Amino acid sequence: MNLRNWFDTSFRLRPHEPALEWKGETYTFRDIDARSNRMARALAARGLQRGDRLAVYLANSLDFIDLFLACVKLGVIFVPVNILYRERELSHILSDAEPKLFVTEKELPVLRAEAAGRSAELPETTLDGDAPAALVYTSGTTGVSKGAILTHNNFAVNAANLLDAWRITSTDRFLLALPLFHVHALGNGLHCWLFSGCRMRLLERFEHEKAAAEFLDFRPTLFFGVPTVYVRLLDTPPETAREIGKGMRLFVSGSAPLPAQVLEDFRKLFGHTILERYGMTETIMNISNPYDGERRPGSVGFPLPGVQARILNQDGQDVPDGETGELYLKGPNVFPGYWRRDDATRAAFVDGWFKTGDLAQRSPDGYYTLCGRRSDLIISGGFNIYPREIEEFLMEQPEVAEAAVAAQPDRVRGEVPVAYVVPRGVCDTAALEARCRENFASFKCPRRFIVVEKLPRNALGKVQKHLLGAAAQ
Ligand code: MLC
Ligand code: AMP
Repeated sequence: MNLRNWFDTSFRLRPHEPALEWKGETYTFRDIDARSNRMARALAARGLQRGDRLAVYLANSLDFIDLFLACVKLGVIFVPVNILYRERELSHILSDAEPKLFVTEKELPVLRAEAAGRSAELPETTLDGDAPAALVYTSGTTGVSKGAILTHNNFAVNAANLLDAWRITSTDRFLLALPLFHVHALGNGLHCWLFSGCRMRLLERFEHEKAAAEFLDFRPTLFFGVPTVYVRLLDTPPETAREIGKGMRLFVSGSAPLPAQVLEDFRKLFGHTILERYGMTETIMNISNPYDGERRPGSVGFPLPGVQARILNQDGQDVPDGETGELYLKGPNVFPGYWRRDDATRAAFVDGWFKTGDLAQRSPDGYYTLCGRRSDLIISGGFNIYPREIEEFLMEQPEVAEAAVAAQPDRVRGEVPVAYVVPRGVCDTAALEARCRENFASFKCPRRFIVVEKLPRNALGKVQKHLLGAAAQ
């Protein structure tokens, strides 16, 4: 089975039901099916074939969905690129993925016109479930972004698990405001919609000033957010929050840790206990709090069906319950490897178990709790930042002798990056900031540049990031 077969639950069995609300228009599943068949034919006419890559650099839109589905239908590998990325970040992904077609806002009018006149019949393809469906780029600790290959089966297993675990059915009304270029909205959002045949309203992005009005207007039963989204929703006036809560069935959070206090404040305001789950680009979803039963604050719950989890110490031995170690995973949701990076793929697995890099504990009653990460990854608003990428750029600047980037806690975004810079002569931090803004996605730009005399290093010369705050005193 490939995703074409799975999506038929909606396309063939519910053709006339409302499927998507986008910018005030409603589309049925037949409309969505037909649009993507036409787009698939337009792409095929451009020479795209099974195994070729198509990259998109687009905000959430109907075109994004058309292109993703067209790729699925042709066996073309879809490469979504973060719309906030700048030239420097984009060029690496493009040279690595070598897409046959790169779609930006500029190409859309021509593509739409090419698709419009074509047949709405599904094009013929033979494709098995292990075929790659997408390459999703994830930053590496080395600073170089790697393409995680996600297969049709990876997406299918994930969606089937979530429908079951979170009781998602065709009667749900699903509000999706997260960016489709990451697995949270792509793997969970889009696939839960198409697997269940529910009605989805897609927003271009989450705008906190408009969020409450969007909830009241659409009256969803289901919503997925990152913790920053829930922190923003805490500003909703109590009466409005209660009104929203009345119609809701389930709020899910993931991609970054949800503070227990936010869970509690949200429960008081909206009358719902957010269900927290844990995932990664390389594995899609792994562990989830239960739908029925205790949704434990600070914990991510139990492994999803088919997912095996182990927690190992530095020596590779399983730790007892209650002790911290690195979390390893195995299951049909786990990706087969990184695109054209055999070394990185080999390094990511030990005896067939995927090393997550996340530190975790298991309680005696089976709940998993994440306790930090092995690397110095920063997660800001659900977007990942590898300090090394920014540090390398800063050290390329003539006025910088040394640089270190570390996380600073932030109430809304969870963490924000801060740069510590040892100058070479005169150092204008405003100019450094401006150059960062030109070269990196906004969420990666350090919120502060702190000039220090030297960086705290250990005996091996490694920067001790936990001492950076003190170095700035
Ligand atoms: C954020 N920004 C966007 C944007 N999202 N710009 C355009 N389109 C988007 N979709 C930029 C803004 O320009 C701004 O830049 C900054 O980000 C924050 O914007 P804000 O308006 O202040 O938003 P805020 O209320 O803080 O909310 C931010 C957010 C965003 C929650 C909407 O961070 C977001 O969409 N996060 C989701 C990321 C995600 O889906 N991650 C999943 C990864 S997959 P400036 O210059 O002010 O900073 C994964 C696996 C798993 O991790 O387990 O799911
Ligand atoms: P990404 O590489 O963008 O897919 O991000 C995956 C990382 O997000 C994981 O390795 C975790 O560190 C983090 N993450 C995802 N969900 C959670 C969660 N519920 N709590 C804490 N961290 C999370």
